[in-house]
Amino acid sequence: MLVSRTSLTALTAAAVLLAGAGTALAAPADSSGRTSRLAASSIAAVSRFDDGSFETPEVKPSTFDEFAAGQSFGPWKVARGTVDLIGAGYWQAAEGDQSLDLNGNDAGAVSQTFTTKPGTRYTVTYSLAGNPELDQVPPLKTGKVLIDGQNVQDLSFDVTGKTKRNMGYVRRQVTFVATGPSTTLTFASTTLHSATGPVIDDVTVERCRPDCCD
Ligand SMILES: [Ca+2]
Ligand SMILES: [Ca+2]
Repeated sequence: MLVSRTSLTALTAAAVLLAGAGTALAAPADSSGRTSRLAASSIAAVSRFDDGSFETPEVKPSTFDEFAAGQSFGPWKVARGTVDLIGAGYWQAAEGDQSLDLNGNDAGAVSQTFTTKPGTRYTVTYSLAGNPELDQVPPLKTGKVLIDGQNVQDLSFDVTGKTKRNMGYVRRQVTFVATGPSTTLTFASTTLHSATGPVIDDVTVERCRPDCCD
């Protein structure tokens, strides 16, 4: 089985496991040995940022799965409350098939911890919408982005006029400077007493080039 370096870097930890741990570990290294290190790091407890598109695990199409505090799905952990992992076709995703409602039956939060280089600036980019289901209030879905538990960005999205087929995703961005060898990124809903919250998808974390960020 041919596993290219490009495809391997895009695999989530779970996807690596699905492909077979033996396959991942047996993947041929290039001359620098980079491939084998990537495979090893992707199954370590703390690794590179992964599955910002919420494609793992695959939810039964046109349904959603609720996860509660303490549970994990793919590389994400539910830090508080409950969240809904939305399956293909339930509503429009920003990227791929699946997305995440930050409110399961009430406000939830998800976190992922990944390796970082202290003193280096990173950019978090994500797509934001809101659960548009009928009779779900309030229309303004609110939440926040946290880095190592500190609020770095408030977010809000008004679902008025939005539908499951026209979610109206917008791109949002926030930067942070890593203070340690690992960093925890959290998306938290502040939409209380509602089963419909902010929806996120297509989260990326990239090291800033010297000329790209403040
Ligand atoms: Ca997705
Ligand atoms: Ca929900």
